[in-house]
Amino acid sequence: MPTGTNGALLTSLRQNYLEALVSGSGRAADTVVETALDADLKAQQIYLDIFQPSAYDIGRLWQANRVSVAQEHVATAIIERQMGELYAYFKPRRSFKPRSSAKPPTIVLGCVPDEWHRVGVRMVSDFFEAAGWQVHYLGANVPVPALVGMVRETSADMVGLSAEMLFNLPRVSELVRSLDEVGLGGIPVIAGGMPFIEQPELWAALSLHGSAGDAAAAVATAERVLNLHQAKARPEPAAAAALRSYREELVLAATNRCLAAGDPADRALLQAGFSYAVRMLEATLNAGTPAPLSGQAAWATERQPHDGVSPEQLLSRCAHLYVVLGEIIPAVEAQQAQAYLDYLTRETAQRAGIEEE
Ligand code: B12
Repeated sequence: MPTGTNGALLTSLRQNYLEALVSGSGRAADTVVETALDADLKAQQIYLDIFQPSAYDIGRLWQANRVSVAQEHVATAIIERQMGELYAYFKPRRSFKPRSSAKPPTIVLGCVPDEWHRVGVRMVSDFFEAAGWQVHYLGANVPVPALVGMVRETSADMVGLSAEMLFNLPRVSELVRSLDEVGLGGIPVIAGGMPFIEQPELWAALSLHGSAGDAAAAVATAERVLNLHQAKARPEPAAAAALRSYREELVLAATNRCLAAGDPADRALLQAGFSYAVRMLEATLNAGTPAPLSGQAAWATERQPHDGVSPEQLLSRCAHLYVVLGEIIPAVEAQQAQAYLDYLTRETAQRAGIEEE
């Protein structure tokens, strides 16, 4: 059950939505979506907190023989139509670029052969688009040669496979083998669907690069995987050195910006925080991968509220640091440090459940 500020609203929207699906009323389902949008719920939240759990409920009702196959089909058709209508809300909000590339990354997404559950991977596709990826969404039951061909033609940076039915897991492995056989084995493959929700470590057993339980987590996983994949052996010693030599100026300028913007923390605390952040950035630039910043973001989002710092304040401080990096250190090094800071900011936002603007 949802909790928090939107909890009561979500619970009632979800109830009304399920009733609309069970009774097969697309109009009643539209009313729920309109109410949600009027209440400023984001399309992403409508997908994950209304559509997805309602689809699961429909599945349980069908399993218990309380809705028919026909009712389940109507319900799915309503969800898919509404996803099409909400697609406009998934315009790219930001453009994620992996560290070693100037262009946004490309992902090929589809269901393995004989897998007909396509709603989940379509959601995943919309989330990737919103995150600035180039997306090739192939839908249900994709033949192996078609998927492999698309991966090659688009020079994809990643492949995302959906397998809802346990019996389709061998098809995941088959696809991985086929990519290998044609020399595309270096491309990371992530996967999702019910077996991967029930067994979060399954991806490793199948020699994949990651998995995720929902569309938001799918993007986070993919970006982590891609950064790790491409970050191998790319230390940025000049950027690390710049952070070290300009640390004091950066800390002072970022602290001043925060105080001027009304941050309630005192100067010493802000300085200590910025010094910590700049040193983390320096260390990871030196190592050549931002990946360890994920752990730092996880630590900070759990720890900092106990020290009176909200996730919103953390993000606003990241934004101030971003600006002063651009003002104080040389341009090329600043961009590299800002890319790492972007990574830290995204990880922090995702872990705190805050959507970046
Ligand atoms: C709709 C539906 C169908 C439709 C699908 C139509 C369509 N256009 O997609 C149809 C009629 C085709 C269908 C068929 C079958 N279904 Co069905 N179906 C469902 C139902 C009710 C909803 C699926 C759905 O839309 N989920 C909502 C989406 C949003 O959730 P999701 O898929 O989990 O996706 C999220 C994550 O998993 C993740 N994710 C998904 N893909 C990916 C990919 C990547 C790369 C990543 C990182 C993440 C990721 O992110 C997604 C979005 O947040 C489910 C119930 C359920 N629990 O899911 C049953 C369900 C999955 N079906 C079931 C069954 C049994 C079948 C059939 C065997 C029935 C039959 N006798 O023929 C067939 C199998 C067909 C096949 N070979 O694929 C069972 C499976 C039971 C089990 N233990 O395995 C379920 C659970 C129903 C139940 N409770 O009994 N089904």
